[in-house]
Parts: sequence; structure tokens; C-alpha cells
Amino acid sequence: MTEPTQNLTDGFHLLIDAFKMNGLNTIYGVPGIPITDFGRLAQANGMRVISFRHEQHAGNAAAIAGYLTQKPGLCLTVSAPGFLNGLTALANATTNCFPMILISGSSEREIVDLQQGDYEEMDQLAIAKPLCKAAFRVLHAEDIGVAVARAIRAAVSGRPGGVYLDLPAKLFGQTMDADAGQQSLIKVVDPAPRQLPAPDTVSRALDVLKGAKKPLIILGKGAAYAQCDDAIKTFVEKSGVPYLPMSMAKGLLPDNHPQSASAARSLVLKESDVVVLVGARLNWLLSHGKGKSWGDTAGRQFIQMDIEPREMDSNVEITAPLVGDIGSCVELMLDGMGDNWSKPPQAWLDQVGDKVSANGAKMAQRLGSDTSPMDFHTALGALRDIVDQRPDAMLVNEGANTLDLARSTINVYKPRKRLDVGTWGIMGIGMGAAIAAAIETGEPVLAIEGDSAFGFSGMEVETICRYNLPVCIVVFNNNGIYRGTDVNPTGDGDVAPTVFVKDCRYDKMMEAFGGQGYYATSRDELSKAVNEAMDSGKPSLVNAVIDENAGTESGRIGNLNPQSVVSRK
Ligand code: ADP
Ligand code: TPW
Ligand code: MG
Repeated sequence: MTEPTQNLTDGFHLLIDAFKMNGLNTIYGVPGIPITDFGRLAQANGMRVISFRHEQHAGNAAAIAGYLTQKPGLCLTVSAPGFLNGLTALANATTNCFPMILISGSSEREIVDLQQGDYEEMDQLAIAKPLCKAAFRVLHAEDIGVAVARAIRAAVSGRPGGVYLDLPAKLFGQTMDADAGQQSLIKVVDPAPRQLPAPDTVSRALDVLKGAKKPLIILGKGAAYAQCDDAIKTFVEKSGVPYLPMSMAKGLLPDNHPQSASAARSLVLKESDVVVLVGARLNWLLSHGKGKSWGDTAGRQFIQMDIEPREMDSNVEITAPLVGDIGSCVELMLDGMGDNWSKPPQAWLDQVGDKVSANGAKMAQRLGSDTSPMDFHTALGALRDIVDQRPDAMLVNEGANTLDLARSTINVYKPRKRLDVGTWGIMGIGMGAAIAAAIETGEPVLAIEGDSAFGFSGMEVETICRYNLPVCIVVFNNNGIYRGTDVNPTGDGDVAPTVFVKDCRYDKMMEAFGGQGYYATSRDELSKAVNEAMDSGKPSLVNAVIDENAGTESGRIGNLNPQSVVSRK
């Protein structure tokens, strides 16, 4: 006779209880051996389990969930290949400082370690380790509580990032006494404690800022992640300093804010004498803080607010390193500024303001265009007007020209509304980000996708339809990567490597799964389709036909693209 099971629990249930106890209620993943039943049981126990068609997109969704909520997003995969598919997203999350936990089932330890050829055999822990913040393996059910607690802390404390949890198949079925199991779980207290910057650095930063003739504030996605939106807005406004938002920091202050220097980016980078970095790294996206884009660097001083001490001096000297969480850094700066803080010299504000007005007028004219076929500005002009009317919508954006031009033309009015290719400039985040945005915020989602970019995660259209998510995808269909006009110079055989099937119909993909497809060849058709789609709240895809000649190679980052100068083919 088998023992009664009422007083027993097992690995499956302990894991679910540990997540729920810590407020982690959604899992993004793909089922299979050995985690199929885990997904089922999680759903049966009230967790939301979102099944994808490919782990990379589930992982990207988990990372975006982490970014939006400050709780680690959970991604669940099978062993070896499923794990590897999820690993790209884990590495990307870590690179972007987004908290997530990749949980993968794995094969039997003894067989893996002796390399005896188990089903999907792979030493996953060793492979994950260098690509994330922390990696843990759990061999005993009674350790699940500790493992989940450590995974949460590692993901969200300090600089957020990805954590890997390796769960061998045997763990799930291990049983233990239910009471002892319950007691082994840990509800993590204060997982991301505030971290105050040293008082003397705050004074130093204030002195440097006070002495500035041409100050500039740069807001990064770390500032958006920190969810201290009011303090940041007050800091920028009280300082009177022109600010530049990095792409995912757009909307921390509305893009039409009078202090926004976005339209004068080149000028403010070149001419600023004091730069305050708020949750933004001086990586390639800011030309490493030196070189041509920054003009004459002599005498320029940087103040940097970042939770990661080792970020300081990574590219240039940081005069005032404020190591702490953005909320604490900004609040202490505000305290120190007092009530009589004087604004920057008027000459600087006028210089920036004049440039912003001149460039803004040029851009407004371009966005008013109505070319046939549509070029990028015609299509983006239509979408910009739509987003102006729908400031709560979540915006997802990837591609090359489709990314760079949408970033500089579409205004964002609220924090954490814009999700894009991030630090790596990676293609394929689109559908994962759109799904997480819809699930985590409940707001409608507009995904503006290059046709190539969309292809990386396009099959997740089925996922969007299956969960009936309010996602409107607009595919900028210019027949290829950057443009659709490349030809094979040999004159026969394969088409050029950057072009796709011409005039294809991505809208039919959406229809295939029961969503609404639209086909738009003009500004009017595009406006009408996107408005209708967003009003309906139904899964929809608009195939926007874009002039295949319109794009430029690599969009705005052609300078990073090596090209042969040798005359042989
Ligand atoms: P962007 O790409 O927008 O310029 P980055 O990803 O380069 O932004 O930089 C984000 C920075 O923010 C990282 O250096 C990270 O350590 C930091 N960061 C993330 N969260 C916080 C936080 N809560 N407080 C302080 N710094 C943070
Ligand atoms: C994971 C390289 C950068 S941009 C891009 C590729 C393939 C697609 C650009 O074409 P798209 O946009 O989307 O049609 P548009 O408007 O200019 O025509 N693999 C990964 N990441 C990157 N960044 C690439 C390849 C790339
Ligand atoms: Mg394209």
C-alpha cells in the first residue's frame, strides 16, 4: 500500500510555492521534458503560464517583465537546446541590466558528469555561468527555498541582471514532509535595498554642477528602471539643465518638454562642459564619452549616478562618482540644491533652444510628408500622430532604419513606455517584448518592426493570438535588410543576401492565426488601419509597404560597419 500523500510535498510544489510567496506569479516558457508537469501544476496553482513557440522570445519577455516590474521575470525551458535558446535572452538581459531568472530542467547529474550520453545531456550550469550574474543548481527539494531566495536577490540587488537556476529532472519529484517544506521557503525581505551615495561625493557633484557653464543631463534606462520618476523630473526641472534621454529613458519626462535637448543631440554632446549621467553607461551608444561626437573633451567633467561602483571610470574619468540607487542619488542631490539653485547660464539655454527649434521645424516638415510609395518619414509621421493621441500605449521598436528613425521621431510621454533593442542593438526582441508589455501592463501595444527584425520572432504571432493580446504590429516592409534593392553582382543564381521575397504579405501571417491583418500603401491607409487595430484591442498586423529604396545601410550606425575598399569583388 502506498503512503497517504496529504502530508508530503514535492519539488514541483515547493518551487511554485516559493515563487508565489515572493510575488512571482507569471512564467514565460516552452514546455517539454522535464518541466511539462511543472508548467501544468503552476497553472493549476494560480500562476500565469505563458507558452511560447521559441524559448528566446519567452526569455526576452521575462527580461522585459523584469524591467517593467523590478521583480525578476521567470523563463522556463527544457534542457540542452531549450536552455541554449533561452540563454541568449539571459545574456541579453544581463547586458541590459534587466532582472530575470532562467529556470531550466536538466538531465541526470551522474550521467552528465560522466558524459555517458543522457537525453539532452549538457553541463548547463557551466555554460550559463559566464553569461549571467549568478548561477545555481538545486539537488535537494529542501534547498529550493534557499535557491529561489538567492536567485531573486542576485537578480534584483545592485546592478540587476540575469540568474540561472539549474533543476535536474530528479528534483521535481523528490518528496518531503509538507510542513518542513513550507518552513524551508524564504520570503525575501527587501530584495533590492536602497544604496545611499557617500555624502562627500554628493557635495562634490553639486560643486561641479554649480560651476558648469554648459551642463547636460543624460537619462538612461537605469533611471527608468529605478521607478523614481517624480524625483527625476523634479531634479531635471529644478536644475534647469538641458537633458538627453537614451532611447528607453524617453518619456521619463515627456519628449515635448522644454528642457529636452534630443533635437540638439550633436550640439549638446560636443559643447557640454559638465555631464550628469543618470543610470546611463558611457558605452558605444554614447561613443564612450570621447572622440569626434564629443568634440573637444579637454576640461569636460562627468558626474555619474549608478548603483554599480565598477562602472565608474570605465571609459573616461568620472569626477563625481555617485554610487547608489538612482532614487537616493537624485533625492540627495535635490536636498543639496536647496531652494535657491540657479539655472545654467542663459546663453547656453538659448544656444540649445535655438538648435532644438530649428531642427524641430525641419523634422516637423519631413513628418508631414505624404509620399507614394511611403518612405520612412511618411509612415512614421502617421504613427507619431497616433502615439500622440495614445500616450498610455506601450511602444516596441526594432529594425535598422525602422528603429533609428522611429526613435528620433515618435514622442514618448510617460516613463517605461518604450521597449527596444537595448544595449546590444539586438534583433528579435520584438514579439517577446510586445507580449510581456501586454501581459505586465494591460495596456495596448504598438510594435513598430522592420521586416527583417520582425522575422526573428514572427512565429510568436500565434502566441499573441492564442492569448488574445492587444498587440498591433506594424511591419515596415521595404523588402529587406536596410533596403530591398541589392542585387547579386554575378547576375545569376541566388538573390543578394540582404533582400527578401518582394512584396510579401506579413498581414496574412496574422490572419492565419485568427488575428486581423491590414495592408497599407499610403499614409491614410496606415493611419486608418493602426487606429482601427488599436481601438479593437485585438491582435493585428499592418503590412506597411515602404519604398524599397528609402533606407540607408545599417540605419544610423553605418560608421560601425566595415566595408571593403579593395577593388576586387
Ligand atoms: P542606456 O542604454 O539607456 O544608456 P545603460 O543600460 O547603459 O542605459 O545603463 C543603465 C545603468 O543603470 C547601468 O549601469 C546600471 O548599473 C544602472 N542601474 C540600473 N538600475 C539602477 C538603479 N536602480 N539605481 C542606480 N543605477 C541603476
Ligand atoms: C540577433 C544585424 C541589424 S539591423 C538588422 C539586422 C539583421 C535588420 C534590419 O532590417 P529591417 O530594418 O529590420 O528590415 P530596415 O528598416 O532598416 O529595413 N542578428 C541579431 N541582431 C542584429 N542586430 C543583427 C543580426 C542586424
Ligand atoms: Mg527592412
